[in-house]
Amino acid sequence: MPRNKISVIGAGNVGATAALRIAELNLGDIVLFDVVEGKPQGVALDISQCTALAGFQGTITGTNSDADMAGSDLVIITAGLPRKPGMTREQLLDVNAGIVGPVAKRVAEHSPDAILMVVTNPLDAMCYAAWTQSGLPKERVLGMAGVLDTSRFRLFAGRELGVAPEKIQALVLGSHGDEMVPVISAATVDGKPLTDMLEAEKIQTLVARTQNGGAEIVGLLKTGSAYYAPGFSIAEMADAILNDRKTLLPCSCLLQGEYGQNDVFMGVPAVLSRHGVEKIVEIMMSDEEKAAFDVAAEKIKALQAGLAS
Ligand code: TXD
Repeated sequence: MPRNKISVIGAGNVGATAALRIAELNLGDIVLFDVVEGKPQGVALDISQCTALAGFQGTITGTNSDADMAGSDLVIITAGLPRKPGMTREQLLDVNAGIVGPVAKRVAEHSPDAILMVVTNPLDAMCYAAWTQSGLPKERVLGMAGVLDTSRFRLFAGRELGVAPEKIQALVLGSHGDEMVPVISAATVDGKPLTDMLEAEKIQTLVARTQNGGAEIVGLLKTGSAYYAPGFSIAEMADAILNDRKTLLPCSCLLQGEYGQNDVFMGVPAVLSRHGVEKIVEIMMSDEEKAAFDVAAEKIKALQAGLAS
């Protein structure tokens, strides 16, 4: 079988970290693209020089040319500006839409059969921009955020309980913004309800820290946003897609009737396969969680409408 071709657009912190992790998982040949001359070539060469140490099977190439990405199986868009301290993700809307829209349009031209994973913020609105501009079917456009937000929640909950984060099962849905919805009613610790293990007040602290998880790191770094956990989260989704694992992961997907929402990209549990979004799964939420989910939907719809105007 021919090896997968994976293009990562944007060779910045997130793109480079994702490429390294994808190489470690031996998911295929990687093409790293950026508009800055020398940057993707330098990052690709640096990562390639791990090969003797890490046993990478695929190649890693850096480029400033779209032609080198032609025929990709998976394209990951990380191109765009990250937040600075004090900024919301939504403040990146105009500048990043101006990058993601045209990039996505070109993806449909050079890689018409690709699955397109969007990472740039504000995430859910950028998925919408990529979907409309690329014209790709909705099953093949999805966004990475929920895997990261869920991983953050699992870490904080695990630390609070003194158990390994892998033992915490949870889903963070809704938007990749302040309105994200950790579905506490469905969260478990080794199969037992989280609500039986921690008092409500403590859980609220974990929820707030998760919602603020990105900003906490931006505040510490001061020059940009998180990239190690985002890079791993991208690779987790790439693995599910390229290896046709049919894993259930929280991803930003276009809703058309699911969860009572229409024409909005938001975080929902999705089965990922070689076809992209194989299926959106509708899970039970408490009334309060569903109300928070609907608030997130309205906020994203307003951003999407801002894109069109
Ligand atoms: O959970 C999530 N979805 C996220 C999203 C988690 C972390 C970061 N998230 C967002 O990813 C963040 O808010 C940004 O919007 C993107 C990329 O973050 P990163 O930290 O990687 O930013 P960098 O280091 O500034 O890298 C961006 C690169 C940089 O090399 C630019 O030259 C390049 O994008 N860039 C482009 N590449 C290709 N094509 C175009 N047009 C282009 N414009 C800029």
